[in-house]
Amino acid sequence: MKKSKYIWFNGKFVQWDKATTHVLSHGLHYGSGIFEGIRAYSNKKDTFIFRLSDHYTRFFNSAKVAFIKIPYTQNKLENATLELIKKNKLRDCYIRPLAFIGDGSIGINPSNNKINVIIAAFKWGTYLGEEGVKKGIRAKISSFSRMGVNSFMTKSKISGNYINSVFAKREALNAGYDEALMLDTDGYVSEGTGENIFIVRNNKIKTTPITSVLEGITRDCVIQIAKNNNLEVIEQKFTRDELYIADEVFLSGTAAEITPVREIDDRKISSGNPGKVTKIIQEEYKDLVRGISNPASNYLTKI
Ligand code: PPE
Repeated sequence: MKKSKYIWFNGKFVQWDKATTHVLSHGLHYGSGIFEGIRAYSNKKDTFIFRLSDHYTRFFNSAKVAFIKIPYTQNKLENATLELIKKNKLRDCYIRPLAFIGDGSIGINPSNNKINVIIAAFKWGTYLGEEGVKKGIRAKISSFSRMGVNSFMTKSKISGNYINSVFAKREALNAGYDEALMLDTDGYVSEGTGENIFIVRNNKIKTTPITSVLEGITRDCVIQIAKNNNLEVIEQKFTRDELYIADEVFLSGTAAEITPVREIDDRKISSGNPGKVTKIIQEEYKDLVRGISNPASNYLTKI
């Protein structure tokens, strides 16, 4: 991550280093915040934010689920995001909006503590590394289950939910892998710590239904690209051994983009190289987000 000049903080553009908050903020103690991850991409001519409104719609839905009342309209936050990128003179960047419950009273009940909203935008390379995107990553099934749907609510990007991902990610990295894959509480494959998961078998694509996972916006793009290429997409639960015998496995996410998985639990996936379908999806996703295949796409907001 590379520092930018400004962060939008409760309606104002403040210097990056001055965007601080009180140590008794409710969000810091109890994880009572919600966030988004968005990317902007450029081609030779223009810079576009990818699926800006879809991300802010999910932001407001997350807030609704988490009982956090955002004191701004969606339109205001979308415009602030555009302005922030301009002011920071950014082109390709990652955008992180966050709303969190501030200080006031202490204890689980947030009372009337203020809701703070920030938007940060900064340069951030692909999540699992350039090499990972090109050659594929090594993953491990986590010893941690993905949080149960009636303990944590997976349609919402609630800050506190992510401690489950933090545990799994650190365990995988400590064991020498690049990423953790998580099973749901029934033992079926769920998702990565910050990505949805896909497998390809006999030219059919399979992904987890959205019951136990985040409704990924990249996941939705993958499904559309696959269908445009006449590939069948099945949304169905599957087990860890189906991962091992898949022809291809890949992850999708705003931060991770499309990242192939070349090995899981020390079992090579096929030849151990990114597969044909993964490469098609990767290429078409790249051209879609940069406005190369369709600069007039309504997924793109020009800066
Ligand atoms: N599952 C989880 C748990 C998740 O956090 C993400 C996004 C996805 C799936 C994919 O969703 P989408 O980005 O809409 O395709 N993870 C974000 C945050 C990662 C982080 O480390 O922070 C992201 O990719 O921006």
